[in-house]
Amino acid sequence: MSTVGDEARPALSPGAAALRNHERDYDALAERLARRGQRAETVVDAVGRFAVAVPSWALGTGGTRFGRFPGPGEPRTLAEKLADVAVVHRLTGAAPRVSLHIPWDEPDDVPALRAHAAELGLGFDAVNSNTFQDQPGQPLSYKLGSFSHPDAAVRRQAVEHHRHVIAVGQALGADAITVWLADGSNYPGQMSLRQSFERVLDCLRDVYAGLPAGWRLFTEHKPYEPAFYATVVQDWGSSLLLAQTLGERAQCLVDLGHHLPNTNIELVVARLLGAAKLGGFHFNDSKYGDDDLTAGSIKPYGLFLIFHELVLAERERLAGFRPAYMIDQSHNIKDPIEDLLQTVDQLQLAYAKAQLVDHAALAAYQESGDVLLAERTLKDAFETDARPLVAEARRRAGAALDPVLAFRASGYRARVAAQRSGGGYVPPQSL
Ligand code: RM4
Ligand code: MN
Ligand code: MN
Repeated sequence: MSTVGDEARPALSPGAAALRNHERDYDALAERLARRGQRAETVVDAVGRFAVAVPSWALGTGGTRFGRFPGPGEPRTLAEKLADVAVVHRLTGAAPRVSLHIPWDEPDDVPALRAHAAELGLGFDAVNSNTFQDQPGQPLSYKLGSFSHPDAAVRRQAVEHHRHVIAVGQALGADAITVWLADGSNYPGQMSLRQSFERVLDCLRDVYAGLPAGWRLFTEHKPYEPAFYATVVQDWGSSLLLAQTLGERAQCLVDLGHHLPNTNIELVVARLLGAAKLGGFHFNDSKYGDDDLTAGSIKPYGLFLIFHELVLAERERLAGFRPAYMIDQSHNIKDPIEDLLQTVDQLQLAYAKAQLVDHAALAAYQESGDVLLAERTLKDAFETDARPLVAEARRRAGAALDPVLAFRASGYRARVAAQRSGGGYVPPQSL
């Protein structure tokens, strides 16, 4: 099988002029950082180690309940999705793993899929379950919930589904499962607020008890949608309660779109870090709710402040800090591959800027109560144009200086559009 990642290779060699400009920008920035007592090399190395998983459902055009506007060359099969992820990885050097969503991307032949992914240089990250929709042929309905359903038989079915997802993940070499439940109610009185939580906890206990060695379980909260009155796992407090009750291998997952407006997400992150319960992230951005827009597109400073907490945790080697990073976006009007490339770039950039914070100075200003200079220390890092550092990390990884432009120059989309024409792939609706 041709490695589609290779097809993007010619575009990876930037023109001599682009390379020269990059080198000049990098040298100028390195010199400027040196005057601040910082080493560009250290940041470049750190960015080189940054990686984020791509979910299998992200390669097709997303949509809302009002419609979907698919673009050319969407992948029709899991193999084609992996080929697209390989391109994202090839161009960014930072997307080496795929997160499967089951049953949207239930593999027919698990060992073959694992081998094929390995050929493309890809592995598998946390697997995602789905009890928020009924599937064809499924005996019992999730209309009134899954883990919190009043009928024990429905709850058993949902637990069985999670066992299956874990088994698939294990065979693929993954080592975590993310549980996002749509369980909740639309009207007061529809469900018992306390009992529904107890039921979710009981089912999670069953799933947790069957976790393979070395595996972690992530609970992902969300304030509303599809439930509009009360969601069972609606906030980080509920998620933390679940993770703390389940045990050490249960941690919380923070999806950036799953907070009510104006929530201080970096504070939520700090709290979870303090409790050794921050398991992972779903990156995206939003203006109103769970909008699933490109990370960093609306609130880049917020994203930077979140990464600042993560970098602090890394430096302090906080107990239990091994976050699983995934992109969770809906590519409704951008080419999905281009949107993913832009996203990875934005994450690398936020991470690089967070590396530029002068931690010693910040701590000193905090201690002496110098509010203005403490804030300015963060702003200094955020306002530094760190793009040459990120480009340099990619160049050293054999990836592209500018992934989106390299992708366009590669002609990949037109080529797969020709190969994949006539495909009947219908990706999931709104994420
Ligand atoms: C949810 C949540 C989950 C994702 C689904 C599709 O809002 O973000 O992580 O798997 O959407
Ligand atoms: Mn999510
Ligand atoms: Mn979501």
